[in-house]
Amino acid sequence: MVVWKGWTGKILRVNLTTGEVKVQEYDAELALNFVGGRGFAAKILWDELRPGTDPLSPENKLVVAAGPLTALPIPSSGKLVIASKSPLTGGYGDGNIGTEAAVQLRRAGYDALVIEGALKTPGYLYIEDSKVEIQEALDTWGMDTFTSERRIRARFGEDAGVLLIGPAGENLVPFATVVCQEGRSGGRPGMGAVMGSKRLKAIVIRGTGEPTVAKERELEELASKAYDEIKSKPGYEKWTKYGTMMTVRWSQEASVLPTYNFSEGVFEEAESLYEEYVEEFKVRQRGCPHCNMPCGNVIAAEGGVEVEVDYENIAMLGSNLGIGNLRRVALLNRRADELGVDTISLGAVIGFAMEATERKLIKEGIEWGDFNGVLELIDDIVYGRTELGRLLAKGVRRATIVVSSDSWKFAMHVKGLEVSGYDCHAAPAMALAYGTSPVGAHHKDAWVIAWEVSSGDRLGYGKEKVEKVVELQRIRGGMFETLVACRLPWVELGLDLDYYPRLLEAATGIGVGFDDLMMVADRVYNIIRAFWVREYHVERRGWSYRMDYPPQKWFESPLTKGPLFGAKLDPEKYRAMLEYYYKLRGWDSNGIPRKSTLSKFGLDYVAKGLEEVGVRLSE
Ligand code: PTT
Ligand code: SF4
Repeated sequence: MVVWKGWTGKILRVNLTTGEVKVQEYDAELALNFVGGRGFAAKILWDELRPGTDPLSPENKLVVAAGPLTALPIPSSGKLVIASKSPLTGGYGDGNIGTEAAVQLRRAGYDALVIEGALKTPGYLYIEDSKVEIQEALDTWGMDTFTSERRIRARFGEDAGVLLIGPAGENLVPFATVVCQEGRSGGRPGMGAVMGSKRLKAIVIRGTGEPTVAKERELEELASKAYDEIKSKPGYEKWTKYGTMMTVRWSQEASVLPTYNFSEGVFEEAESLYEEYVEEFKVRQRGCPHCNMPCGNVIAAEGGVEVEVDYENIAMLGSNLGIGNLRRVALLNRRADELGVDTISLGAVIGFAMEATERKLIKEGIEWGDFNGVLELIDDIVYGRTELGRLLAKGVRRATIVVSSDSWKFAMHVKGLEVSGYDCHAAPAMALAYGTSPVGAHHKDAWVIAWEVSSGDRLGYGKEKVEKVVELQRIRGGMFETLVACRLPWVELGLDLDYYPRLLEAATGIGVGFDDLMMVADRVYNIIRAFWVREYHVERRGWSYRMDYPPQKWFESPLTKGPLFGAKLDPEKYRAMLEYYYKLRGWDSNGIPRKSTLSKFGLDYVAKGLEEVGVRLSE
């Protein structure tokens, strides 16, 4: 029997159809090879989903996974990965959410929760240590997330960890997210819709234990040093004042602020979205558990309602739609949070509709900057109230099929996931990061844009750019997503990365070095890539290197404003970058892992699985 330190060694499994509950004691190999979080999720989904599973069927699984650092008394450890086969992309999907549920899950004695099947009528999954039950949720089904969460807390206790969905998840909008704590949202590629398809309104968790650690004193000392270091960083004060909202000004100055459906990188009203308005209208500050650099800035939006604002939300629902004025954009943000729908995809689908209207491709469309129209349209999308709403609720990739044969050129997505808030006309490395992200066009894995802008070779396509993308994917998408801790202490304030393997060793007693964690990261990337290839192959969607291309607009329509006037991506040079990327990853010319690569990471069973469904692997 394994004596676990750091990890709890247990995965809770719940089948909503049969009511069966199992506690799986997993083996050390899973922990060492996949660490936790995204690693566990990817392995479980690869192993357990029948190829070609319908994402909204009871057979799909929702994985909620912590890692060995989650919930420990160390910096920014209150995070969870939520993963599933995505109804938006048809591939692997996940998101990372800061939540009390992370702490409660580990206190209850589990590293992960795997939910399959579906309820007949809406319910809550209530977990209290070893007690697991389903309770009816008719009191909140159909209700917005803010009201629902308050009712759920009144019923189960204010201190419970709660993950829930809103009407978007219930109505199966493929970019519905899982939300919590009035302004935290995770699982962009439709994790909320997967929960909705299972008629699961909320997961409520309470735990009375604590994860045990191997070297308590060492962990305490390291954590205390890290907490102090974070507070002493030069950027600390500014960060806690403005959080991610500082990025609006930076993006405008760097010409990467998404504007008019990613047609431009500068917005004429950008200043009305700057961080000084956060300061002016701030009502409070909040953060995730165990964080001493809280970035949740809550402001009073137009009309007085409170909203936690972040860069992505404001860029995608503001400049990208031609709407200035922070308090107005915050109101759009609030409506998205109430309905439980991803602000990034929402901003991209509405931006698409505005461009299609301008091009006269749709009749009852919507104009740039139409704030009131957008406020209505968000509800139209979530509730399917109008033809335009129903069209956009498909996501931008599917909407192009209805709109016209070449609207795909301005549909801003990669593999079906809408692009997040950075324009890439003049950012080849960031375009590659979007192209090769393991969930579709998300900046979470390789946010290479800051490095690229200051690299002195902004428009270059050199090998060092590809290497940087891989390096960031390993650290951000690999290490942070498997340990499951917030990456912002490192990204924003420069906390030394070396802390993480040391914290892991103190927690688990196992000497895992930074290089070992990078190896785990690559293993996870390979299994996720194999998942995509398997699903697309079985569903006859076709897989080729074109899947790793950013939107056509960035190649075809140059910037017409700002200091980078005339810039656009070069297709030949992008292809060369992609080929080098595949070489570094050990993938073939279509981005499919080679047999030898899978073998190197101990994934021969994955190679076998791919061959069994007819995928031809190169040696
Ligand atoms: C993330 C994506 C982001 S990334 C933002 S703002 W960001 C948007 N937030 C939304 C929101 O809010 N409401 C809504 N209805 N939709 C939203 N969609 C968008 O979703 C998040 C922070 C942030 S704020 C970021 S960058 C960092 N992300 C981390 C990550 O991915 N991993 C990690 N280990 N640490 C991270 N730390 C930071 O956490 P998705 P959160 Mg989110 C209201 O999950 O699917 O990846 O989408 O979790 O608790 O809100 O914290 O400028
Ligand atoms: Fe949460 Fe922000 Fe702290 Fe990260 S930095 S843990 S996102 S409050």
